[in-house]
Amino acid sequence: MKRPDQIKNASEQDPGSRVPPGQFLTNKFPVLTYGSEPTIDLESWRLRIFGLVDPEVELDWDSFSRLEWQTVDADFHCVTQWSALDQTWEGVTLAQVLSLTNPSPEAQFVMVHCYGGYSTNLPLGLALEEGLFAHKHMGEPLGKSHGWPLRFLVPSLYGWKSAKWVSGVELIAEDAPGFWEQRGYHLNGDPWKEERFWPELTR
Ligand SMILES: Nc1nc2c(c(=O)[nH]1)N[C@H]1C(S)=C(S)[C@@H](COP(=O)(O)O)O[C@H]1N2
Ligand SMILES: [Mo]
Repeated sequence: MKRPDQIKNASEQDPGSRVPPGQFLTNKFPVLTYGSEPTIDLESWRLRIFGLVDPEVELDWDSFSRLEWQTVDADFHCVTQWSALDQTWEGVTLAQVLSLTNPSPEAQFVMVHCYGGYSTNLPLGLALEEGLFAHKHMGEPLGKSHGWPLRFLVPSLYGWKSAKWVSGVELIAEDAPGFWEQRGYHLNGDPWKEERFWPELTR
């Protein structure tokens, strides 16, 4: 039998593990925000879909709330190495919102924009497969620090791609770096490939 100090970490123990390399599990869901939190009021809140779409879409909270809601169960992995398993989110998929308009065939990527100026980029295909505009986490409306009233969720990528206080999604033709991607974080951010930082920084 192995002593606990001979057991290196869960992912080495169990090949089918849900914990990506270099991550450790937490039962908490820590707040991770760069800079100050924006203050949002629901009266003036809007969600905009713009860029390579015709027509542009602008939803206020009432019209957003009336769309079809879904529940998503997923693990969450932050590049600062914590992972939280079995998180439950409720909201509206990006696919659902995009069905209100016509994306141009040139659109290949999205830039997610936030109140407060944060942004992050993603391939449109992945964003359509799993992107969720989430209002609830673990059955409760998001706390202010976790992005109330709405955050974007893309659980298969590192947490910095799950933008809090989302204000809009811009469809674009070519990939472009968002806030952290301009500051050393990887353009893709797949935790299973440990795409944490610019490749030239880790070589
Ligand atoms: N607008 C905004 N969204 C953001 C961030 C941020 O600083 N600002 N941090 C990101 C990072 S690095 C992570 S890990 C998750 C953390 O979400 P949480 O604070 O709800 O745990 O939010 C992401 N979304
Ligand atoms: Mo993060």
